[in-house]
Amino acid sequence: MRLDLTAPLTWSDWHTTMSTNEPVPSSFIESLHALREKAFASLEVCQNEADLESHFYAFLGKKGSITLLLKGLKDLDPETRRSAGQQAHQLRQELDSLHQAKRSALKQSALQEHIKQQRFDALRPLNAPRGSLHPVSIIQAEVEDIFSRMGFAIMDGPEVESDANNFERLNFSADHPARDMQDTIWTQDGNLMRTHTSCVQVRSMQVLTPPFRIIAPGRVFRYEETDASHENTFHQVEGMMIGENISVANLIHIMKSFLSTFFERELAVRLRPGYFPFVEPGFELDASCLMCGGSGCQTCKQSGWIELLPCGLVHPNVLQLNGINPQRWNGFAFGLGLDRLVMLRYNIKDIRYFMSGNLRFLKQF
Ligand code: FA5
Repeated sequence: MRLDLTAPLTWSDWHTTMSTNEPVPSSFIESLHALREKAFASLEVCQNEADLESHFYAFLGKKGSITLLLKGLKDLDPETRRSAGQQAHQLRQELDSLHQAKRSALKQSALQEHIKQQRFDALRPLNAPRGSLHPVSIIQAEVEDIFSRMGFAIMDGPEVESDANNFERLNFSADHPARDMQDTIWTQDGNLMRTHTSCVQVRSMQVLTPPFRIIAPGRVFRYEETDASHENTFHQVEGMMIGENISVANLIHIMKSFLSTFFERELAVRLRPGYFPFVEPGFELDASCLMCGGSGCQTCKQSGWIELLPCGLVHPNVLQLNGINPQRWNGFAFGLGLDRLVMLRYNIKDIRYFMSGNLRFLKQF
């Protein structure tokens, strides 16, 4: 008997036609062949996963032709069952592995197609979120740029310093009361977190031959309470110019040039006396108020001036202590509070934003 190959093949289709102790009837073999061809043809036309699903369902699934056929084997007598079963199982295995192979081939070609369509374009803009420079870094770069154009080299130094570089070689003796002006964070090995960038002056004097002019931007640390204008970790830019016959006039000129370029307007400056052991004379430099131009407002507390930076002429002891002959060379130094400059530029009211890690604040720059 020939089976209807358009319907799923079942045991009962042919089982009824033969006696149970017969050897495997040739009609069964034929049916297997027919089923095999039908499955091959069906597999051949599978174009995608969905086609393959239907194919699997029709032949290999729970109610598929082969499965039903195998289920029916149990009704046969043992002799016929063994032989018929072997052939049916073989066919099942063959179709199984063809199905697997087809699945892999389809996957592979789908992947190739996907790759073809997703050609990597190195110039396509990425959608990844982008960071931005910290405002202190932005202003630091500007300050470096302005001073570079005036012939200043940029120096760097470590944040953990020796007492000698941070204090002693700047004319602070061991028991100098001015050490208390800067509350110090000490490390266990007797070093300290630099309290100012003036220690880079010291390092510069030791490695450079006069005349020279340098600036040294960097992070400094003090053991102090924080408030809107004080941090325990902040930034300074040290400046130093060493030459022959350097005067306060040179200091004023360089400071005025820097401030006018930075704030993009002509600013008046004035000096008031200030004390630091490493400068003599020492000054506090004020600039005409950026908000009111000098007429008096809330920012300058009606004075018309804002305090900008301490400075002075390098103390001869400091030159001597760092191997520079004070008979021949002299110079000036200054210490700019970088964070305060950033606050003035962007009108930021609280210095504590800078180290807060607050992304809403940082994303504005
Ligand atoms: C000094 O640190 C001296 N080394 C500066 C100096 C250099 C003087 C060279 C003379 C010659 P002072 O402690 O005043 O000085 O600090 C300098 C600047 O750092 C201040 O004007 C201020 O702008 C800033 N500053 C000081 N303390 C803090 C703080 N806690 N938080 C933020 N900024 C500060």
